[in-house]
Amino acid sequence: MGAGPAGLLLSQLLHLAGIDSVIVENRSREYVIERVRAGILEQGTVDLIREIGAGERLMREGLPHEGIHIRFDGMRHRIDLAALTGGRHITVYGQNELVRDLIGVREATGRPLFFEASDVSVHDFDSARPSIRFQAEGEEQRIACDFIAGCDGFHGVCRQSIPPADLRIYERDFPYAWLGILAQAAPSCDELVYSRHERGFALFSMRSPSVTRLFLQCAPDEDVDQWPDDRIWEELCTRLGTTDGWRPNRGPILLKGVTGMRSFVAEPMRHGRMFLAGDAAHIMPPTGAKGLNLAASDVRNLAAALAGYYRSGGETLLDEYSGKCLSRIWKAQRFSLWMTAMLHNAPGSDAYEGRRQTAELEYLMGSKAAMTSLAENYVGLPMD
Ligand code: RFL
Ligand code: PHB
Repeated sequence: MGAGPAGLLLSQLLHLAGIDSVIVENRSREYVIERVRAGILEQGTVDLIREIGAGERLMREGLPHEGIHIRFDGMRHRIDLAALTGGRHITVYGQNELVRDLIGVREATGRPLFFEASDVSVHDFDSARPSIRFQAEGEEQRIACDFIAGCDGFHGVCRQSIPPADLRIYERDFPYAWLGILAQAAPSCDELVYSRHERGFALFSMRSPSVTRLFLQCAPDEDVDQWPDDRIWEELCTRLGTTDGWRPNRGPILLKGVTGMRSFVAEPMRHGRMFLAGDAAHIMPPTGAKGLNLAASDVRNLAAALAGYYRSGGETLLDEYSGKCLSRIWKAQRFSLWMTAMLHNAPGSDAYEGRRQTAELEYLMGSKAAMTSLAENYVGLPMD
């Protein structure tokens, strides 16, 4: 269920293991391909994409980054990710580009992928013969299957179809959100800049040598209409600019939007013969750039467990799926929350909190141990 990164990666892994699948997606092909979201791939995610034969354009157009900058007190401080992690790095590549590539790979297999499915529902997943029902291509469709993979995102039907008493939910809301833009402007720094500023967090990122992606901390209910282009650029330059005169290049704004922030984990990630993967089971603030990468590590485990089942009939790996994923997910939750708390200005927070954040940042930049901890989490903890 779902043609986001989790569903598409899983279906290709299954295809390579000789396992049939049907993908059911409720949005249109164009919508899924054009939806602008994440942009940072961990090295393990890039390796997985290459292993399944979907990495050709990623290797050509993705931007490898060996470091990031943290800006505070008017200065940029570089963290050398590669030097601190034995040469590991991240790759900047738009999630929508990855989804475009994965849809191409799926379509080349000739296996089914339904877009614009409506009235989607899942049934009998606590029995040996689950099924999925939906409307698509003008007909009522019904698929009988061995397993359902709930890769349908945070608002999907799979998690919501599990009896609430059988799920434990852990969640936390944040009193801020991100106003994000995509701009036709050459990045003025070749690495990301995460900024703590008394007016709020800001982030400088990019998509290509001619497109910059930028974010500003804002209110959860911020009205984008109150943000004409000039106001956005003024605020970005104030929060990101440094005393050496560096600031982002301006250019036409191609897209504006507000992204809410929440931490959420549903346990276990399995109910009978339905398995949850990616945002369907967990989300976190984007400050750690982890969501898409966790979707990849979840489905890597799920594909291995399903392949093991079809090879031997054994269910050990299926039984271990949820626990194995959750161990990595909770470490990413911890990291994302830590990055978020270090860099954002909670409304109403006191002077003590401001001084604590400064001390945290000064300690980080002054300690190789602290920088190594950030670096090994940012490039991605081992998938196994
Ligand atoms: P998705 O991508 O939401 O895909 C789920 C798919 O399921 C479809 N769907 C249904 N299909 C059938 N029936 C239904 N009833 C359905 N309901 C929904 C949806 O249309 C969709 O196509 O989940 P998936 O595959 O788990 O992938 C997760 C990632 O999309 C998400 O974690 C990341 O985008 C989060 N994220 C980031 N992650 C990173 O690793 N690095 C980043 O730099 C990063 N930055 C971000 C982010 C998310 C952001 N936003 C917009 C929330 C930056 C932002 C601003
Ligand atoms: C992005 O480029 O979209 C991006 C980069 C880093 C983040 C979140 C989003 O932490």
